[in-house]
Amino acid sequence: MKKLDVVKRIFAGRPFLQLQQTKGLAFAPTNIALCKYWGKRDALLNLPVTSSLSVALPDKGALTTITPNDADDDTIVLNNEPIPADSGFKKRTSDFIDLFRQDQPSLHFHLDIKMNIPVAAGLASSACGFAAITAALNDLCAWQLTPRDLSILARLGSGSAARSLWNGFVEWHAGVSPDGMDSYAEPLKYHWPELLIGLLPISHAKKSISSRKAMLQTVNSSPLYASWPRKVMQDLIIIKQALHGKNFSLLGGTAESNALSMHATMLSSWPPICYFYPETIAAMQKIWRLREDGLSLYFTEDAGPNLKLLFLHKHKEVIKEAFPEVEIIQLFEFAG
Ligand code: 2P0
Repeated sequence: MKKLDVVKRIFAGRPFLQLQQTKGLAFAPTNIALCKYWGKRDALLNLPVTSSLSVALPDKGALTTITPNDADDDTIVLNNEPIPADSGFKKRTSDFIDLFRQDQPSLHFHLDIKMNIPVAAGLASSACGFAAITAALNDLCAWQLTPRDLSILARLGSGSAARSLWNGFVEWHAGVSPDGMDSYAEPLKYHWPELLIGLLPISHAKKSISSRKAMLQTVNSSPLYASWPRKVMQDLIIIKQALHGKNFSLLGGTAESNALSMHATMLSSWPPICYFYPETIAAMQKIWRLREDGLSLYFTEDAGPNLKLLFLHKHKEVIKEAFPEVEIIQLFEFAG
């Protein structure tokens, strides 16, 4: 099944791009997976092998304005810098918009994207990027699609974008259907105001290998990958139990173990994939030492060298002292 068939199925005969206002505007938060998405069962439709679970960083993400332009191509400005027409970023974006442009091929857009996270450095810039474009098109054309359908459309741009349409905890169901109509994300009702995430910068350089390529290489070559779906299935159950019972050490320990298991599948790929920098390992060892000394602190790591610290509000000052460079993100409104 092709991406366009999915779009046609969702719109069920209605026009894709009937503009209802002069511009579309949307913000989408980036998300950090506590139980990771790593590997696809369908690379074309971004259908995952496993379900995954994330939490949004409410003020970090992409604010996207989309307006029709009079040019014969899309134009993009990212953080006030024009994006070259021949760049991979421009091609991926235009390819995504092409899905909706089928009946109006001459309609092009100007996209003004403001991202307050580093691009392509393991902070899910493609997740919030494609979610914001989807939501901005929804605003421009008043599609009135269900959140589930919007999640499916965002997934066609980037898998993790399916999870970037909400704040709070979100689960992306892997689904089993070949057309992916059952592979969408939805918000979970858990609310945990005391839970914080700390962004620990190690490097904001562009990643050495894209997650897309790295996932494929892992699925195709890692002897450990066969055990990954079982690990995710168990971790998802435990993480939901931990969220339900507000059991922080259970949540932190499971999220950290899930991230390290994902990196183990990458390290065992051939050619090997390693997103760790020496400073990443040094920071992990510091976290483990602090934990041995009694501090309830855990981490997760995505497809990049930076760590995301997981801790509770009551330990905020200790964490700031131990990691002066950390940026602390409030995930929920905190009254205390
Ligand atoms: C995640 N990552 O669950 C995992 C953990 C990175 C590590 O989703 O090919 O940019 O666009 O579907 O979504 C990054 O992968 O990949 C990602 P595509 P995507 O957050």
